[in-house]
Amino acid sequence: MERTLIIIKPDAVQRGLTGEIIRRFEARGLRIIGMKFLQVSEALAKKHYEVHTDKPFFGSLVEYITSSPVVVMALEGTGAVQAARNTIGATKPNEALAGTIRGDLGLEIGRNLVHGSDSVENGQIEVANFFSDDELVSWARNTDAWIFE
Ligand code: IDP
Ligand code: MG
Repeated sequence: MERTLIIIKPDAVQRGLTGEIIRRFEARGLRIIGMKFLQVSEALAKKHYEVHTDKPFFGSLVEYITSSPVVVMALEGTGAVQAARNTIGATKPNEALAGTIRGDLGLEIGRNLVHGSDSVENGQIEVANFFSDDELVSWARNTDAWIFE
């Protein structure tokens, strides 16, 4: 089963959109296996966004993700990484399709509400960056047979 890391970013938490965003992933059929509310440290932010270190927006990105608390979720499901990316929408909210989180709820790239892992490998790595093994719950959801064929 694929895993993906979702971060409900500071702007979404501040705007009271946490529940709305969780609802969309739950309704999609993705199974929550970990979830917590935390303040991201500068060190964790730099590790999480390591691939962007040399980008001109790196400083403002670290500032953004550490500016206020976030909610992180580890989600599991068949094709979970791509499914979550599709539900999130394009990086620039003003280019994201209506029906996606960014397309429905955001306007600007530096306030784009949510993070989702971009590959199966990064899903594993990012979940491990934010959750210890004992914070992840392996469970059988009663609806699984109606979502996973
Ligand atoms: P993603 O979140 O859709 O995977 P990435 O290209 O991985 O997009 O970029 C990570 C995050 O960095 C974006 O979600 C956005 O918050 C921020 N970001 C990306 N490009 C820019 C930019 O050109 N200006 C400001 N922020 C950016
Ligand atoms: Mg990315």
